[in-house]
Amino acid sequence: MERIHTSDIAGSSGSVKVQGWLREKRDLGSIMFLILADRYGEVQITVKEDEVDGNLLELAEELTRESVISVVGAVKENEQAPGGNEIHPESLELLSEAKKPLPMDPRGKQDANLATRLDNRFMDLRKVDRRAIFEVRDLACRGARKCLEENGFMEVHTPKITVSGTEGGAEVFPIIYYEREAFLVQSAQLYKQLMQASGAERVYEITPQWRAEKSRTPRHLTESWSVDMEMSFIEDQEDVMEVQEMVVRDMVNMIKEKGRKQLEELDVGLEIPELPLKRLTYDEALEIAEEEGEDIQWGEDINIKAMRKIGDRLKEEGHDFYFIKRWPADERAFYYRPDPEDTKYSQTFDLNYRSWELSSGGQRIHNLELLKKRIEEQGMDPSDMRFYLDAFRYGMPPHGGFGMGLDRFIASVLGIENIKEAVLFPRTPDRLEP
Ligand code: AMO
Repeated sequence: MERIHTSDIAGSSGSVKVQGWLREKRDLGSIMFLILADRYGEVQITVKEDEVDGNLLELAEELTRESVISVVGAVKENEQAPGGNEIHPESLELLSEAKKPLPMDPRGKQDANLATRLDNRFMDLRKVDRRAIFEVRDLACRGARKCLEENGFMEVHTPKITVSGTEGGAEVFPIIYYEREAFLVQSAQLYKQLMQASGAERVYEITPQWRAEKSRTPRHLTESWSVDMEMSFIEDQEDVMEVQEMVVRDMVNMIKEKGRKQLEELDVGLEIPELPLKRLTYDEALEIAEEEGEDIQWGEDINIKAMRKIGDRLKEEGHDFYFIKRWPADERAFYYRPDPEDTKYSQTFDLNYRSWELSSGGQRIHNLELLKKRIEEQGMDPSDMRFYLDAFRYGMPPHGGFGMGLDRFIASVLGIENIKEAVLFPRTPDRLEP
């Protein structure tokens, strides 16, 4: 007999076969209720002493919670049963027994702290609203892919082992690569730029990236995922921002369209952002911070405390998503283009959701001499990057792009405070397992 899911029980008649985890068991003597859970929901299996044979009854009595079972039985309407139907079993099979005690309660009725939940993530994810986060994440990726494909971008896969860092010298993970030292990439940055010298013009990648973050914060991972894109023949960073805002709009759109059930489970109301998104300059952001009592020196990054206040102000004005553009050139990585009109500033932007920085991007330097100078000014050695610099010798178009943190996107739009909850198996300075 073919297995059906619990979501298909309403509307079926006669005998059906369901398989899943024994989520709950209530034994009232002459009648026993087994709650079977599968991917899509739950169904009550009602075992009546006078309806089943001795073997089935004995097996049902011995079943431990969270064991995997297979049940064949007749569907009967019962208003009191969850979902309005129940199954009266004709046969019951134990497919995999769960040991006692369980490492945590997958129903979430007994609170487990985040560390215990992550240690036992396979079981933590049996709870529907935990799994919903990853169903939303899947939809967010589909929304981003759809938008980028519709706008002429090609999906690429670039190396994850490399010879140099890009986003800050010390925050790299060295690995042993035969006889030489190599690193896990901090970003797809250099390779998506190399692709601009290939003639592909528009590329994107949804990719892991690694940073040996020293600080432990609820917003940083050592292994994070990024939606990275790069495009050629731009006028300036505004061309990149226009794609960036379409991508987030379409990510939210896909989540709203296909993830209604998940958003309900997570109790999250999401608004599709109206374009164009609000654009602030770095200087304007500093002014808001100052009005709110946060003093940031010109040239510094905007700290989290100030970012919360800026985010609150923009929220009051009706903006969840907003850009901060025109950052000080020396605050940004070497590859961003200083503004030719005023080289103190760079042609860069961040996209934020309330106080969360989601994405960074901008126009790149495509002039080899300027690029070498910027690499040196930031204390790096251009000879370590020969493979990258070579691409600027033989015809590199003006180009730009962004890298958007997927984990941060999910955490922020779902109102999750700790980014670890938005990742299946998070990697942090303290966590390398499971
Ligand atoms: P940046 O360093 O700002 O820019 O990173 C881009 C985005 O990636 C996410 N992110 C992280 N998320 C979680 N934990 C981390 N440790 C972490 N580090 C980064 C953030 C961030 O906004 N190459 C440029 C992008 C570009 O210009 O194309 C870059 O990597 O959401």
